[in-house]
Amino acid sequence: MSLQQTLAIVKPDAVKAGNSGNIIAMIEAAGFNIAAMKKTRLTKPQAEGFYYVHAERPFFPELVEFMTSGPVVLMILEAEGAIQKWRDLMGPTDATKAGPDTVRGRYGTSIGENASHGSDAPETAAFETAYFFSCFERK
Ligand code: DAT
Ligand code: MG
Repeated sequence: MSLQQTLAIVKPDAVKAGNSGNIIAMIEAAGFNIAAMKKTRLTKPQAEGFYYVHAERPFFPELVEFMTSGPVVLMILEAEGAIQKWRDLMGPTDATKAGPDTVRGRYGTSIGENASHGSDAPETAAFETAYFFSCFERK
């Protein structure tokens, strides 16, 4: 394993419910370095571009609608094996199947409203971190 960066998003459901601080605390307790962080509200084109791989899926309009429904917290997380480590801490996509010690288990409510996002591979992590952060914003 080597030091990796991955993109994390606290999604609108979790921000709205006041759980962004709890999720950041879980991230820090797990030993990630938060290399960059900002709170923003995604525009429709930003959300569509971010999820372009899902553009043909039936749930795409619902996904874009949800991701633009309120503010999000964007972070670059850094750790040894950060991509898998963050996916493990988030739990599975369907929050109703996620364990009680995971972000999605604690703060998500369904497959669509699942509290958080994480990159799934080195290539997507590179695309996703660069999508939201410039090289000057990474510490
Ligand atoms: P993940 O976010 O775990 O990487 P994904 O990349 O397959 O999952 O899908 C991206 C997001 O799209 C997911 O977090 C929630 C939404 N989504 C996925 N499958 C869905 C479905 N069957 N119905 C509704 N929303 C879905
Ligand atoms: Mg994914």
